[in-house]
Amino acid sequence: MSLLIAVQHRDMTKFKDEILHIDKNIDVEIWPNVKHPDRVQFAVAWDHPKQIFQNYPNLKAVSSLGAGVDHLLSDNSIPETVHITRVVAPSLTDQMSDFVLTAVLNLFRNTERYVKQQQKGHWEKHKAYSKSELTIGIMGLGELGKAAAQRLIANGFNVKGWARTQKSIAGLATYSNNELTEFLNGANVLVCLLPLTSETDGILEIDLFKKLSQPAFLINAARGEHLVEEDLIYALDTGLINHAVLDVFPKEPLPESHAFWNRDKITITPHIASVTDPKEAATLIVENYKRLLSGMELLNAIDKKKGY
Ligand code: NDP
Ligand code: OXD
Repeated sequence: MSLLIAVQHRDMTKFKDEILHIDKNIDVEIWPNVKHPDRVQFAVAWDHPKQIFQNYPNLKAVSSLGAGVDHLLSDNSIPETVHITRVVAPSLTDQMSDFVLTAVLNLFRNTERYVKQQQKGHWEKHKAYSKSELTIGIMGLGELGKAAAQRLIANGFNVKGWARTQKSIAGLATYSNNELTEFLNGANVLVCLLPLTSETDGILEIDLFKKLSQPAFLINAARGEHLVEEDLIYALDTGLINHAVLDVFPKEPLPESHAFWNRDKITITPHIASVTDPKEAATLIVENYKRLLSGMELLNAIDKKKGY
């Protein structure tokens, strides 16, 4: 029995050490140098080359090294019977709440404009939005969206939220899947924290932008594929959206030639809204590996039918 780490473009020896630090008896293999493919029962994957899982005939579960699982669900070398789990961890949630709060404060207080003005030695004051003036709409009220909403509420912002199913969260007006229009009505700052599924792919598009209240802003920290990029450019150019903060892109790193780089109204961060802590992840992975070997239910397993 062994645990496979399948992650590209990163040295995973430290992560292996974290696992061995928790239990030195676990047989850990790092892709691509797998000595005994037939012994692999559990894999942890991020940015893995598609189709590699067909090489592991006894694979029973794959965990994402992050919170999202779209990269696993889109790999058809993972058999239907293989369980898929993900990382749900306090530090991941806390970092995302901080990211959203920071982005919102920067938009309300014109931080980006002042940074650009300083670069030019230019002194000019801009109106800051007051907290009572604008409403923030959070798309997705799962582990990350709910906590981000609560962080914003605790800081005095007006917040509403949208999820597939109806929610009851103190201080938050919530809307379910078929109430998207009602949710957008009155929302100024749209924060996307949805999982990427066939229903949410391309959801951030022009008709949706038109339903936002003015002034409108976008923060996408979920997946690049949620956003129809040409629609955002059109919305920024026509004033439908004032500014967008983007942490995620369909192709990462964002290519140097991409049209987003040179836009004043777009803030780009390199998928750092929330970064998996290796120690925290290793603890979860070891727990699930042991659960798998003892036939117990896995933690943070996703529902393949829902896609998250
Ligand atoms: P969860 O699975 O915990 O929550 C997903 C939420 O989205 C749920 O509230 C769910 O509704 C809602 N949802 C799903 N489909 C729909 C739909 N069709 N219509 C309306 N609501 C829907 O996910 P997390 O909060 O843990 O993570 C969200 C995403 O954030 C991840 O999938 C990942 O892509 C991204 N992420 C980005 C990071 C970064 O650094 N940029 C870091 C970590 C994650 P319901 O509650 O009713 O099921
Ligand atoms: C993600 C993550 O899912 O970084 O994006 O955890």
